[in-house]
Amino acid sequence: MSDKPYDRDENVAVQESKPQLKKPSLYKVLLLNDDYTPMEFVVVILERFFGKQREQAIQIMLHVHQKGVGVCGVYPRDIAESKVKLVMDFSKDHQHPLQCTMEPEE
Ligand code: TYC
Repeated sequence: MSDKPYDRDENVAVQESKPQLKKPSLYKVLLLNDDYTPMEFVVVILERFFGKQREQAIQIMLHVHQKGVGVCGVYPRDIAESKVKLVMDFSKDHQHPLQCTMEPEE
């Protein structure tokens, strides 16, 4: 061996690092329709927790009202989970039966 250390790669095992950064899987956060939650309350939720402008919040609320379900946003899993919890807690605090859930994006 050479007397200079490290100038040759014999006897050196190199562990290739695995590609580390997998894209996080994304989840749709969904609102479900019901007969009791006031429309204005749903609009406020979309503005406050999903950053929607009033016009778009009204559109999404009306979509849910007419179709039964609608997407509020798409997020990595931990963010989606915390949005669902925020909406459910806020709705319960105001005695509304609004349901919010999440599902993996296709
Ligand atoms: N259907 C409700 C009403 O007529 C309004 C509503 C919209 C409730 C969307 C829930 O996710 C919802 N007051």
